[in-house]
Amino acid sequence: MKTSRFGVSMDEDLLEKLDTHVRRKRYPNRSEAIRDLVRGALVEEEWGSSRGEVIGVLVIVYDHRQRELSSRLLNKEHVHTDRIITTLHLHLDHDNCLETKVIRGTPGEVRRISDELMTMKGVKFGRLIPATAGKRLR
Ligand code: NI
Repeated sequence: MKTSRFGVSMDEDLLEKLDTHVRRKRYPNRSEAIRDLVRGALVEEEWGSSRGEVIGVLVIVYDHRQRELSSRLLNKEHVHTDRIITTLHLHLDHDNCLETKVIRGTPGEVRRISDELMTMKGVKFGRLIPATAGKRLR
């Protein structure tokens, strides 16, 4: 694919923040960082506006001693067998478990299922990461 160059104007304050981002993430240069930022924005946009199936990766941290939480989480997986494709479970420490779940469905379905899980009592942290193969992304 042909590469084009273009000029970007931004105030110095924002440019300074970009350069800090470039250093912190150890990008070789600004261009590589900007390409990643653009791709990230496009993935989110494509994900949210998709009419077809998308993939979301849900990360939750919860206290396994919370009454019946483990079985309620497990129950959700059996209710949504066609949507929650896989789960990785990690016993973080004495009290806490971390789980990542890969959820497949329309953006609305993926959001609804992850909301159901994130809002359960005893779930301390939850974040849904929109992921896509990005057919239109290169
Ligand atoms: Ni555990």
